[in-house]
Amino acid sequence: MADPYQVPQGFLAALNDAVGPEHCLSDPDLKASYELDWTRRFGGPALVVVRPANTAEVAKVLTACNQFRVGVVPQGGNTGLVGGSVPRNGEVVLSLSRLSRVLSCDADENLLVAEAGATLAAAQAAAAAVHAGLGIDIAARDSATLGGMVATNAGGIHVIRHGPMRARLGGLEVVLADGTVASRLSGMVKDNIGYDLAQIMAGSEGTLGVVTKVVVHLVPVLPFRVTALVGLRGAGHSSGDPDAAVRSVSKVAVALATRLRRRVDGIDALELVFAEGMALVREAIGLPAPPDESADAWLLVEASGGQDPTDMLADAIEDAPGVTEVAVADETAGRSRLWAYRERHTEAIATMGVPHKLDLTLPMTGLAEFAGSVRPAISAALGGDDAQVIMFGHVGDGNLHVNIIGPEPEDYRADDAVFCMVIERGGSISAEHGVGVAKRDFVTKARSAGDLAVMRRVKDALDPQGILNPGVLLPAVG
Ligand code: 2HG
Ligand code: ZN
Repeated sequence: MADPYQVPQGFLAALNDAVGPEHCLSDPDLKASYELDWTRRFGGPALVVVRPANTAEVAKVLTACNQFRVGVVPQGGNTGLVGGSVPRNGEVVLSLSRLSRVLSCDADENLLVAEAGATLAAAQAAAAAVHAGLGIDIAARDSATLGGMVATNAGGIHVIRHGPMRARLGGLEVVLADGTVASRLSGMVKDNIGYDLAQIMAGSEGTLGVVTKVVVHLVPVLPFRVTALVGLRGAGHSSGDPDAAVRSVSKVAVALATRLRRRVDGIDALELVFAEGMALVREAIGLPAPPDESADAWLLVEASGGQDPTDMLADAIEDAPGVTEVAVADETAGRSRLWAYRERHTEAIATMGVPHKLDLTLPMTGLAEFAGSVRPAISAALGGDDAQVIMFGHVGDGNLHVNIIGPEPEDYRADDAVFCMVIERGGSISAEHGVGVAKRDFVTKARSAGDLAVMRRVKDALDPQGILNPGVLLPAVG
């Protein structure tokens, strides 16, 4: 790799030729917003930010980077949380922001085709216009782009019904490191000729190619939808031990989530927030009291169907252990009010400082024990240094978001302790945000040697010079 600060002669001219000088940004003020990630924990200087207008220009940029051996970091909406789409050491940032069109949305074919820089919200609006949905949703919908969601295999609030981004993918177009354009855009569900281009790219975090177009399968929009916010208390409620309270209420929440999935048709979302997060979000955003203001946790459940699921949901919740109070809404404004308690956690946490965001999956049977053990483990790792821990997540699929505020950005003591706990319990250290640079050094502990060898050989085959998103996802060799 060329020295990041020694710009090879002719390189900038090649980029200028590729995208036009007005889309080749080297002014520090213009580059700044591309150089720091959403959390403010990760980032570094970019040599230059290029903003190609189409696939052909992306190919020219990559051809130049490959020829001059300069690292390149693809960037969509810059909503990533693991440092995977910001520069680290003088790379080129390749912004997909100008490839933002939804190209088609066809309810008969059940497919949406968009450029990679189209936002999720734009794609959702195009689907809604033909009375369909995408089956995927995340709180960062207004900025997150489809290409970035493919690259990270984003998850979100509807994974329990429709799967993560890779399950929604009908195909894609991608530019490889040497500028080769590969595409499979037909979107046919049955199309088995060899390796699956889209699935190789999904979750590859910009290390194998730059996604330029995305095909998404549509889902029907069902006429009835209901959301409930359920206050929960566990056996440890009045024990005075906050970790025991978290452990016992998590047990209640997991049992309720499992019961609802068994007894109610059409569950779309099962989300969990705890008392500290609820207090923070109410204070930071100014939200009114939820049902059972002094609950230990709240389960947010949403269901939709061709028949009204409200009665089925009410029957299943009514006599469930640990349930205290319930609020229900079936119209848009009321449902949004209930969702705000859950969805606004991320921005509320950002008001406290620069968070360490750990995005984890636990087996359902071990989730409650883990939840109750996480805070003491963090305190022990930090040897008494102050930290606040806010936990919430997608309990329906075992995905917890552990946010730690206190340690300096580069202090990994708490992160490492929690990752070890997750691995010991058979969970995953990367559920839906990707590995980025945040967890890269843990990949060797989380994947077998054989599995890692496959990843490295695929990487070497597709990007032999290692120019694509260097330092992300794959652990350093040696
Ligand atoms: C969510 O579920 C996102 O809202 C962000 O995955 C999680 O802020 C986080 O830790
Ligand atoms: Zn999430």
